Amino acid sequence: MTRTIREVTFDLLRKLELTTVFGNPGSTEETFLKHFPKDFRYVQTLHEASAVGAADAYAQAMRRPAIVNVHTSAGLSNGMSNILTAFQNKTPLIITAGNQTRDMLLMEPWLTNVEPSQLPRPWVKWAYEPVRAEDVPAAFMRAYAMALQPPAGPVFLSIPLDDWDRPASGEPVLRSVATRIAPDPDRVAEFARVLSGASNPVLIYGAAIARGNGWPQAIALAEKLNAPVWAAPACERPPFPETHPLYAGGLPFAIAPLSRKLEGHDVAIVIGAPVFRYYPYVAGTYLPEGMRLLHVTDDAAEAGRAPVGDSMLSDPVLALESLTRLVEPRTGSDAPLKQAHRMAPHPAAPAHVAKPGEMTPLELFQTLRAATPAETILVEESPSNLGELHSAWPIDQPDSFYTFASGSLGWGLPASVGLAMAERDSGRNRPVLAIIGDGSLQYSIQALWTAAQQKLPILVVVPRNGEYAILKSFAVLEETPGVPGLDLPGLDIVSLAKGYGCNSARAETADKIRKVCAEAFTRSGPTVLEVPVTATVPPLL
Ligand SMILES: Cc1ncc(C[n+]2csc(CCOP(=O)(O)OP(=O)(O)O)c2C)c(N)n1
Ligand SMILES: [Mg+2]
Repeated sequence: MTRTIREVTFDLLRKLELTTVFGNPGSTEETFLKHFPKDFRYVQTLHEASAVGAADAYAQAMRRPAIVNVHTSAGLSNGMSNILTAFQNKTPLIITAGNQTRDMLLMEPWLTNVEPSQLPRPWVKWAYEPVRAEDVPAAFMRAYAMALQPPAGPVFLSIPLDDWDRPASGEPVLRSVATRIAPDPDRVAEFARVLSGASNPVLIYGAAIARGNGWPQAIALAEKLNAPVWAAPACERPPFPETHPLYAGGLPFAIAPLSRKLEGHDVAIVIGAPVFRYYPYVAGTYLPEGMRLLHVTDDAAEAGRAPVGDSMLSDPVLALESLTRLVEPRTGSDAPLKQAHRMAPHPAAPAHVAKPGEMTPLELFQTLRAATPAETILVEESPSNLGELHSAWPIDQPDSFYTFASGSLGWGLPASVGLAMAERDSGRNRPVLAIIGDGSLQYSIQALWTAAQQKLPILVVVPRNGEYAILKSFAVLEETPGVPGLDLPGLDIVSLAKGYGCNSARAETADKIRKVCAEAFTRSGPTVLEVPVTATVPPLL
């Protein structure tokens, strides 16, 4: 008996263990979702940004790809901000959408995705609409292979709505791909020679080490070289324990200040991060005078766009293993394993003074750290008080801190949904705490509804400063006084959260925060805690 494209495709997805679909449906997707199989799970979101953000974090935490299904050109367009983020996070996602009936595509009826292979670019590795219905299952297989191979990232498949009930031309071919590429042996030996010959080397580690589960390897190389470790600028996942004696802190994300931090070293090696992720323009030299820079990445485009340095394509963790084998151990009194070298983990927190009824961000974060279990996973999207957060909450366990690689707001809240689902599915069951600015919360706030429907015990803490504080800091740096639209009056976060089905509260004291924390993780549903904090305009760098 001939099977349909739908039956054959769902079978393939089963074999690939892709049985969770994050989505928001439309008429062009209902033919795919028809008779949705019992062994699959549909995670309903109310906006595509939430579908993509939740799927991204779920895929990261489960260390395997996830599927997203959105509504033709309209839903794909809504999801773009978080697709951009998934691309920069290097998360393997298979994003699918329906398209209009093939019979009508030529005349472009309502909601047609007119250029499905163009619309999501440049933030997907591959985008395709099968030429024939029969190609749909193999296109999923290709999408899976494309998404997973280094550098991992999102791909997009557009499927006309009348394809699913068509007869399949055969059984799908199951394939597998490697997810890591090994370093060129000659090149890695040369890198090891340069490191061994350095008088004062420095290591700059990036999020790819965390994605590759490489903390032990990152520690091994640092200890053998006895060299300080910086986290790459705006690193989305910590690559190294922030409490390790060799940890120097997070590098600033501007040219001149970053270069100044590296002064005194003759060789630097960046492993698993771009060279470099900058944001505010502060002109200067990329590196201190005379420094040699080595760069290891599994992303040829990332290697290509580095303005300085010598690169090697490799999985960052495999490179760490090879380098650790090959480098000479460094000891001796001039080596920097001494506390004197150690810097504050991140820029010193500015000394804020709180008014009655509000806290400083630092007090808030210190209270939260003390009131939550040690193994709590922290999600951050609170731009103006990152320095305070990192000093109050050093990360000393792998996979316990997540933020986004892109700077595009609206990722953190749905990501906390994906992370909490992964904690439950994996049986790890660590608590999830998301710290989301009062401005940032609004971009995909409807993720709260999915958290409530999925009964996820997430604690979302909203530092309520009533402003886009970081943009006020930018206005100082860019010398642009008088910019409108930087204040956020009249937002009632407690009511918004209640409206989406969450527990919610406002806390103005450390005691109340402790009480809310004690209850939040025992609930079968999310808690949103609004905390008035001092409105400040912190220095950007
Ligand atoms: C999608 C998107 N829109 C706009 C911005 C610009 N932007 C950067 S930070 C920011 C304000 C964030 O405000 P909030 O979350 O309250 O954090 P605070 O700066 O107050 O700590 C905005 C609007 C952005 N980065 N992404
Ligand atoms: Mg704010």
